[in-house]
Amino acid sequence: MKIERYQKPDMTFWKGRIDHEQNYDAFRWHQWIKPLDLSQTDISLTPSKVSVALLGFCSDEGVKRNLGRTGAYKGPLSIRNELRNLPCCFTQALIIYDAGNVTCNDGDLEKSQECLAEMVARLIRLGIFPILLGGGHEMAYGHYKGLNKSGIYPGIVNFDAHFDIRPYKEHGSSGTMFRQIYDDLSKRNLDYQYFAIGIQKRGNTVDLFKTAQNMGIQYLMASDIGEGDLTESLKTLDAYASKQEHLYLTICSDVFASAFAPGVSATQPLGLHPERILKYFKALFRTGKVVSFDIAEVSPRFDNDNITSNLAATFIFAAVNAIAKLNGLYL
Ligand SMILES: [Mn+2]
Repeated sequence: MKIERYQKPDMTFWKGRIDHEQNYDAFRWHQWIKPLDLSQTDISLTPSKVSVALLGFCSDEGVKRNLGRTGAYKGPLSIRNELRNLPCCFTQALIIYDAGNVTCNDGDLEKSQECLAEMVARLIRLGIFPILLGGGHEMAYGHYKGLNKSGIYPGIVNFDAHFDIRPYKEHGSSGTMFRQIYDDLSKRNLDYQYFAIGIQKRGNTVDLFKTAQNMGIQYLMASDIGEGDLTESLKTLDAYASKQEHLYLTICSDVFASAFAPGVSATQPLGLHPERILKYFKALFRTGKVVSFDIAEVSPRFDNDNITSNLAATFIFAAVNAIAKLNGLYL
């Protein structure tokens, strides 16, 4: 059943500009990326020092349930499109895989989140760093569960205008994931660590701020870090990171100002500048504790000249280069 929601990678998609057929220094991602079919029981990997895999979550069922503007299910395709011609800035000891997609065509988000969790767990077991492309931010719940399945309970860092800790009854949405994770961990008496960056006053009710406080959530308001020196906020984040054994990074594209990210469900006129977010993002990777990363809510339907997909691709580029740097594989 689970595997029905999994789509193996379509490698015919990975084509583009070719400067040279053999000279690796002239290579772009589409020339280097390799397929990884996670539905296979017997997977043989290309020998490498480090490997990362792209896995799409083609769903916006959570956005629909959250009464948001749907369209993000097409995000993974659009982000891949922007990744194709990026230069390979790492040695050949780093392999990038396309591990396909998890879909949700029948409204059964819970099954798709389960399937995503299984695929994430398979990646971790294979020693591959997961990079998930969304898709609605409901992806984060399946992603976290997948890490748990592999015995990892990382501290969460969420770049987002929203806390996404809304109350829910039976079913979650794209506004409830970090409450669902909290509930799951609480039931098992496990520690919950959640740091949110870029929170908007206009995007969360007063009650949600109180809930965040009761849940022990740490956060930085977009209005406090939108300009000026970042030293203090970087210190706060570093103090959080130093308490964690592992970190899971998740970006909701509505953390960015709508000028940079028009292609989202909930645009943010006073969102953050990507350059500032990148500083936090890179600092977190430098800790060496980041085990997994996703970027969500890219919605081609509302995008303008693919700039939101391009921005998502830029953060994925930064993530892969940061991983290369950590392992001495950066060119
Ligand atoms: Mn959000």
